[in-house]
Amino acid sequence: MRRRRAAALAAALLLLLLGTAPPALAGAPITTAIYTADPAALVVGDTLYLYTGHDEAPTGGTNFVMRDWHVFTSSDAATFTDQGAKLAISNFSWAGADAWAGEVERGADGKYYWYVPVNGNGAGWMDIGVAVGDTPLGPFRDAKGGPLVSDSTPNSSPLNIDPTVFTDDDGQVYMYWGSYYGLRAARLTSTMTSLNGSVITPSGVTNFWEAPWMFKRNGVYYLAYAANDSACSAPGYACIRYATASNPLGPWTHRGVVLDQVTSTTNHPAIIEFKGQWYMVYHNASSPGGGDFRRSVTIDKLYFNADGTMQKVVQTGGPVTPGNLAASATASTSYVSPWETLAAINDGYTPANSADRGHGAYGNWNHQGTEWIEYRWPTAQTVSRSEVYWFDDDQGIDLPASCRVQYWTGSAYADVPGQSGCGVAANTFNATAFPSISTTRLRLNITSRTGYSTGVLEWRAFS
Ligand code: FUB
Repeated sequence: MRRRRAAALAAALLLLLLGTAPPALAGAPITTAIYTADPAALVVGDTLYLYTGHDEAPTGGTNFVMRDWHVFTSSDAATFTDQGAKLAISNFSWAGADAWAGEVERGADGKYYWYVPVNGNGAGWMDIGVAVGDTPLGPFRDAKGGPLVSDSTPNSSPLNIDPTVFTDDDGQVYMYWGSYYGLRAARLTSTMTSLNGSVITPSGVTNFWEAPWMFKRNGVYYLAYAANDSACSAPGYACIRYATASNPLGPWTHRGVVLDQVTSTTNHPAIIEFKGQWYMVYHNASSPGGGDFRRSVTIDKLYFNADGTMQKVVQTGGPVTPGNLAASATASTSYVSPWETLAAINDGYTPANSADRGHGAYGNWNHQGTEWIEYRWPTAQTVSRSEVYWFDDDQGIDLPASCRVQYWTGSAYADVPGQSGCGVAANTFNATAFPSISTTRLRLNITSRTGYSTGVLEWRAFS
C-alpha cells in the first residue's frame, strides 16, 4: 500500500516537473452508447444525477423520436453511469408521444418529482406531467393522473414544455416553463402536483425562446435559457443567455450569454454546483453519427466572476473549434512559472485579447531565450496548421521575438518543412501553415525579446 502511494506521489511529481497538463474533462459527452438530450441535474449526497431525454431518431431523421428518459449518475462529474430508462411516455396513460425536456426536484416529503413535457392525447399539443419516486432513481409513477399544465391552463405558454422547478430557502416551490418566446412561471403547492395561484409572465428575460433553468447562488436568483436571436447565434441555432433577479418571480435583468451556440440547433442548459465546482450541462450534435435529432449530453466547468456574473463556458466537448487536435493532446513544456497554468493552452478558450488570462495563461517568467511548449498524442496525427495566441502581461512577459514549429520525426525534433512565417502579433491567433506532416509530437519553440519572458494563452493544431 505504502509502495503504491509512493509510486503515485512520484508520478505526480514527475508530471509537475514535466509541466504536463491534465486531459480535457472526460465527461464530454457523458455517453456515446445512446443519444441523449435536454439534461437536468440534481445533487443528492455525493452523487450527481443527470436526467436526460433520449433521442432515437434514425440517421438523417428530421423529427424528434423521444419515448423515454434516462438517469445517469456520477461521483466525479467526469465519468457517468447510465442507470437506464427510468421514466417513459407509457408511464402517463393520458399521453402518447414526445418525451421532451424534464427536471427532477426533491419535495418537502422527501420524494423526487420528475416534471416532464409530453404530448397529451387530449386537445392541444404539449402538456406538463409529473411523476414521483421514493429515490432519485425511482421507480417513478404518474403522480397526478393528468396534466399539471396544458393548453387549457389560463395564461399558459404557446408551447408548454421544458419545466424547471426550483425550491427556495423558505420551502416555496416555483416552476418556470415555456417555448415559442412564451416564458411562464407559477408557484407550486407543497404537494408538488398542483399550481398554487395564477400563471405569471415574467419580465426582463430578453429573447427567451425555451429551456429555462433556475437556480440560486449567494442570494441571487439566476435564470438561464435558450435564446435564438441573431446577436448570439446563427439562424436556426440557439445560445444560452441568462438573467438574474432578487425575487424568484422577477423582474429579471438580462446579464448576457453564458454558452454560445452548439453544434445542434437546439441548446439546453442545466447549471449546478457539485463538490465545490460549478458545471454547465448541455447537449450538442458532436458525437459520431450525431445530429439535431441525435444529440449528446455533455458537461463543462462553469466559472463565476467576483461580481456574480457567469463567464462564458468553454465547450471542451463541443468542439468550439472543429478539428482542433490540441483538445486530445497532452501538453508539456521546457518551463512554466509555478503560478502560471500550462493547461490553459489547450482548454479550448478563445481569449478576448493578449492580456486575457480569464482561463489562466502559460508563462515562463523569468526565463529568457528559447523555451518550448509541446503537444503529444498517443497515435500519429496529420497536422498542417498551428495557431497560437500569445500572452502579454505588460510586465515581464512580452510578445516573442520569433517562433518555429517543430515536430518529432520518430528519432529527433526537426523544423516542420515549408512552414509559413510564425507570427508574433498581439490580440489574435497567429497561424502557421505547412504541408501535412504525420507525427505524435508537435512543438512550438518560442524565442523571447531581450529582457522579457514569453507566454501563451491558447495553442491550436489542425490537420
Ligand atoms: O428535446 C425536445 C426539445 O428540444 C426540448 O424540449 C427543447 O428544450 C429542445 O431541446
